[in-house]
Amino acid sequence: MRYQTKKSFPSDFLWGASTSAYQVEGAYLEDGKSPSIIDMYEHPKDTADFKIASDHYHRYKEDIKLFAEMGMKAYRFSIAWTRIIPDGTGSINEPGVAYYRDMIAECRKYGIEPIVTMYHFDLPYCLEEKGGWNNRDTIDAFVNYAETLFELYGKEVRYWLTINEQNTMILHPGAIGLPKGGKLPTKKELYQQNHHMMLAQARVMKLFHTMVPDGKIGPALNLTAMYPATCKPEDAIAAHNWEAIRCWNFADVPVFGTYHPLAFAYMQDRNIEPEILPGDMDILKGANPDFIAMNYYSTATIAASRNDGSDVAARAGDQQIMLGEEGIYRPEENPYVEKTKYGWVIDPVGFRYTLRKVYERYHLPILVTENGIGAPDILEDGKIHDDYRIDFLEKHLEQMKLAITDGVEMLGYCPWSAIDVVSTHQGYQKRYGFIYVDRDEFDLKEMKRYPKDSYYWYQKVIAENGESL
Ligand code: BGP
Repeated sequence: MRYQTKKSFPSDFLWGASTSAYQVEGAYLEDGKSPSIIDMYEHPKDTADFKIASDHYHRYKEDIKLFAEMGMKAYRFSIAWTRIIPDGTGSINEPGVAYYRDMIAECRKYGIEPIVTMYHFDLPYCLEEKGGWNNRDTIDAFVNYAETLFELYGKEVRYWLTINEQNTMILHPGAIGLPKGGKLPTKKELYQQNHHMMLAQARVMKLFHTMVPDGKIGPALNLTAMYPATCKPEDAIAAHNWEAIRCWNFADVPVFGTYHPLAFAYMQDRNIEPEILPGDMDILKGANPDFIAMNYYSTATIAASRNDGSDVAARAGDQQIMLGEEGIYRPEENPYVEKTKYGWVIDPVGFRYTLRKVYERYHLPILVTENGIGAPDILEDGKIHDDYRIDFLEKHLEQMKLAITDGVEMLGYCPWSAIDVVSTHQGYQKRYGFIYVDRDEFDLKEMKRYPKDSYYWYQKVIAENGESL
């Protein structure tokens, strides 16, 4: 739809940027922190690990000052469970508590709204050893951790995200690394884990609304609209299959308290549906998220399954993410979109399309918690000319403005990432930040910070509240 007038961004729009604890903090065993699954899983050997990362743990004041100078109105970061309750369930680790208390205060000092992710891929390893999310006790552990966070920070933090990309963890478990021995859970186990996460999340949201009545909480999912490869009806059915299984099944449960009917039929047919105990469905009802947080990178194009053993393929540049499923869907190339150096589809119009679909389905405001382009940025004479990032973000923001004009209620935009962080598979070869961290995969150098060209561009966008987009 073409409009004569585009709507403006709301005056209190949360212009921000994101990071996650294990990718930015470093200090992976410092001040009482215990290892998380991310610290213990196997990752590619030729890229940086997460032990030191961007050393945000020691340099957060310098970093937040730079964020403030860029004009950021919100900073989305995650709290590491392993810093707050190192043994997963027991006593509270004061230095970890103090770290986040100080970081939140530092944000507030500059008028930056902290947006906290409670769990970003980093389950305490000690809980994993007891069965992790296969074990129903992990539900209580997560609720206890959440209650601790709300008590500690509920007065200072208004925006909370429960679990980052639950759908990625369940559908592409290899994406966050391989457990020792390389054995991934079966689909049946994964959907059981998913059910336990859903129960934990619902309990946490209900608890939140009683403990932090003025705050807002939502799930943070990786959402993306699907295109049928052609107008062949079977392609449309396949695209619908995958959209339901990949996206809506994960957002329907927190919002409606029920699994998506098509996705549930799929699980039952393949005998991978979770065991649902009496009372579970009551727990799932009435969680009432206040918004949907959404990570958006690209769209997918889908054709009917051939069901001849050829439907499954690795995502471009990423052997750990497999796409396609026999009898369900197969991934197809989209000739109308470009791709990043790492084979990820670049689709700003697909962003608008996804926002429209999400809003139409859930009628909840949307907070974009990730969006961005990974690239091997080059530092030259203290400058980083990342015009490709400016181009990427600008086009996505233009489409978001159109989505707002379409009637989609938007809370904010927090692209990935505020500062360079370790990419889960490509270390520091693949960067996303507005601020460059001068380190290599293995040579840490001084880790000096350099604002990139995109930093100054975003500064301007924020200052004018996106008016000239
Ligand atoms: C999302 C994760 C982020 C981040 C991002 C980029 O799925 O929530 O933590 O890693 O993807 O991914 P990558 O670093 O693999 O390019």
